[in-house]
Amino acid sequence: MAESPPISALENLTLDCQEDGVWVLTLNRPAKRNALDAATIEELIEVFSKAPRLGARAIVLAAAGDHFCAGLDLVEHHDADRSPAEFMHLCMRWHEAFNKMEYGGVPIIAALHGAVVGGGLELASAAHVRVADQSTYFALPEGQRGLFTGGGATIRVTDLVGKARMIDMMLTGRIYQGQEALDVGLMQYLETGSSLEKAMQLARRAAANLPLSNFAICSAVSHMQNMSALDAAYAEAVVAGVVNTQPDARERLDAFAKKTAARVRPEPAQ
Ligand code: 1HE
Repeated sequence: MAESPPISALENLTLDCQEDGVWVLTLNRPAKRNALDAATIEELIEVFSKAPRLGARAIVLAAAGDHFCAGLDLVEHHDADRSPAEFMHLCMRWHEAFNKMEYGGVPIIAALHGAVVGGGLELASAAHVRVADQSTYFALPEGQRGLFTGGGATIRVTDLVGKARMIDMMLTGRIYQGQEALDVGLMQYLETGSSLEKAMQLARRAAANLPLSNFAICSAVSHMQNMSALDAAYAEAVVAGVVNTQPDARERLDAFAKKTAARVRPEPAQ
């Protein structure tokens, strides 16, 4: 693993790097409902830029308090009275953070609860897997606030729910929760219990994969979405050439050939 400088001190996030390579990164401004101020975005960039080189094998993104994230820090935005150029540059920092998440090659599992709104949904949609609990709800209140999304929702939330639903959410402030949110694709898991517990299980499972496989899954799929079908097929072949011949995979293939590896079968019905 290439050397990477250690992660600088964090104020708005807490980071717990567990021994199995699973990291738990927690948004930690619960008094402000984890609203994303400029400093928090810089901390997200710091962690997600360095995590792949520091050997993180999976990251659970969690949040302290009753809500996952209330989006853009509206009070900071109000007080800063930003110019168009200043806000554009701020959005580019959000994109830097969220692109590091989506394209960084380390699986990120978001453990959601309470409000996942505005920029909070933009943050959650940059994770690879979203797990919700019964308290979780999703909305894009930008329209009501006289704002527009600036942290990638036009791309990532549209990818999740489709253009018509995205526009409806922005125009009408529609809130999705529960089974309906699951059905439209805002998350992949809906828990009756703790979303964090489920996210940890999923992270541990993903962390047991070979890092190079996870790197491909958590960067190549996204990159390929940005390519023409012809180029994506080419890139897929190149990535598979590297990943599918990795020496570390030999042991797993041997185990399959010797019939000691687990088979792919559903759990027996209860
Ligand atoms: C905040 C923020 C915030 C709370 N920026 N400070 N996002 C929104 O439009 C959502 C705005 N927030 C809410 O609707 C509610 O706060 C919640 C439903 C999330 C939670 O309600 P509640 O009753 O638990 O908390 P609260 O009383 O509204 O707020 C508690 C404190 O958090 C209070 O601060 P305090 O110092 O007066 O105690 C609030 O000001 C603070 N707070 N949300 C700043 N968002 C790149 S563009 C992205 C564009 C967007 O994200 S727009 C969507 C903005």
